[in-house]
Amino acid sequence: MPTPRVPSNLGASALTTMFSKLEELTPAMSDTQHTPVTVLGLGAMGQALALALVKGGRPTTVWNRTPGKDATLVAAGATSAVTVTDAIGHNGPIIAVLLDHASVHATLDPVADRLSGRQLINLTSTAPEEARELAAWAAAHRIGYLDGGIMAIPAMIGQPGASILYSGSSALFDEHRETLELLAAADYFGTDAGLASMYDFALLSNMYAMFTGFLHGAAMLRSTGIPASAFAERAVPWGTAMAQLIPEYARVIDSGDYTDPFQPLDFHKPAVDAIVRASRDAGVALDIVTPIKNLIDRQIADGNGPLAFERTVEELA
Ligand code: FVH
Repeated sequence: MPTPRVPSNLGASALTTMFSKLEELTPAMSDTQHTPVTVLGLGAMGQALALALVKGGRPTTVWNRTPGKDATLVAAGATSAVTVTDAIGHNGPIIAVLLDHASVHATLDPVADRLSGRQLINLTSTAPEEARELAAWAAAHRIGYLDGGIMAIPAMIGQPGASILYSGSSALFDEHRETLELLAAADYFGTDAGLASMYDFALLSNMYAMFTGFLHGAAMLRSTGIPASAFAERAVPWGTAMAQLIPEYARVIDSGDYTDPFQPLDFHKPAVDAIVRASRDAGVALDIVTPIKNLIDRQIADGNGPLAFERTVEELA
């Protein structure tokens, strides 16, 4: 390809004009680092996100329903807005980090008309149907909408290990990806605004099952005088080792073939029955283990005992 040549009769001022026009035409790479952002909601998470944006050099405007939560942020360089109307008066995407679905509507409904043509990134935890409802509400008001599920606690924001799952407008995600990466690793799952939330809650289900399992085991061991810290020393490596089996569980589930089990439901029944007996003998409530026993018993009663334990997903789905 021939090297483009600058016409020799161009003067310095013409060149300056040419380069500034070029910059106007290619704003994405450089301007994203100066993208102003508004954060609505300064709870523990909103403050962490806003601080990461300020540290990342984004001109950041913050608002909270109850005054007095912005001192650290203002000291760090954020601009504080007294009203939502003032906050959204600043350019750039608007990040909502509020308590729940209802609080997003309570905050944004009164200013919906002013948001026309703007971009909303909702990082409030909402159920998938609530995220879809918000996406439809946003579309009706000509607002770009991206939904996010935060897989982190506030202290993890801006640190390795934090991630935020996104779905909704791909254009919005692409345009602001660099800014979103200041908060946490950013992954996009598709245009269905409910998808990020579905992933979020699926992962949280996994987490709650793990933690409640730990609590149940800690209660069992406490009956013999063993402290939770001693149990934790065993639970972490055991849990880590068992987690390695998850991809194989997934392979079996996705194949839909449960007829060649590593360990069938019939194998798991005596183990879970023994856990129930041991728990009862230790005086530990059965709230955590009874649902597992019921799932196994029901499938065995239906004649599925020889099938893989992974078949349980069919019972649940
Ligand atoms: N904190 C965490 O570890 C989790 C991690 C995973 C994701 N969650 C979700 O993030 C959303 C915000 O969580 P947060 O930790 O900031 O929550 P709070 O500290 O409780 O702050 C709640 C903010 O919401 C404001 N708010 C509540 N109701 C209303 C309303 N009706 N109108 C306007 N704002 C409202 C509240 O304002 P104020 O009480 O200070 O006036 C806080 O700013 C959340 O969805 C988590 O599930 C965090």
